[in-house]
Amino acid sequence: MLGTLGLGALGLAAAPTLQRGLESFLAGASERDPTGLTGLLPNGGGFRYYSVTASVPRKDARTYRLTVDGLVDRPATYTLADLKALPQTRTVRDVQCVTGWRVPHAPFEGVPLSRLLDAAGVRPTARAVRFTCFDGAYSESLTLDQARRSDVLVALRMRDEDIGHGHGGPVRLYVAPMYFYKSAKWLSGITVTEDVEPGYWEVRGYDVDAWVGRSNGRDDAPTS
Ligand SMILES: Nc1nc2c(c(=O)[nH]1)N[C@H]1C(S)=C(S)[C@@H](COP(=O)(O)O)O[C@H]1N2
Ligand SMILES: [Mo]
Repeated sequence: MLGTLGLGALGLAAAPTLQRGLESFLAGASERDPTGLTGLLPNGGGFRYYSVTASVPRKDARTYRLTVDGLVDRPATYTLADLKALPQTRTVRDVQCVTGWRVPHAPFEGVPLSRLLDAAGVRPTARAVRFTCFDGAYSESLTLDQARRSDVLVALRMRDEDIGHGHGGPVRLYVAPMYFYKSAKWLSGITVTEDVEPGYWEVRGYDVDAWVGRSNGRDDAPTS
């Protein structure tokens, strides 16, 4: 993550015109950069594109699947249409990356994770949920209590648009009260487990309990 931090500082130093040129260049390059270089890219609305892998396969309504398994009575597989057919919740909160950038009042919409957990029938021995991604590398986890919060979404929309490939579409996790690294992009698996397994950045030093303003020793809490 040191590399990303360094490049983030570079991004702040770069002139806006230069950044616009870089933006079109990096938009194409974003999937080829495993180093965090794309963290330099401020795209529309203040978001930056992050991926820990050099490339990510594209999934659409025909090919996308989300599996729910592990310590559940009724494992399930959802298509994009299945997820769209469920009641959607909308949140408007500040997005905060642990490296310092923030996007105020960012709308996200999707299916509350708790709904999918309830549908699956979580077994009494379960205490945590693990998330896997079709980039083949990233992972995240939450305690079951965190996962059941009403502001944790299996998100289909971001900024009032379907989530595009660069932002983890067609489906990403959105964990509103935590640093954005919790919001796993390209979500493909939800596995109910006995214990929390630290995720990709967490085995590399970030806090597993990633409450904004109360973890990682960095930022103040957002105002909303
Ligand atoms: N699969 C996957 N999810 C991920 C990441 C990633 O590299 N791969 N980066 C995380 C981090 S550190 C941040 S800040 C956000 C960035 O989301 P964005 O690219 O939509 O801005 O995604 C999070 N989820
Ligand atoms: Mo991040």
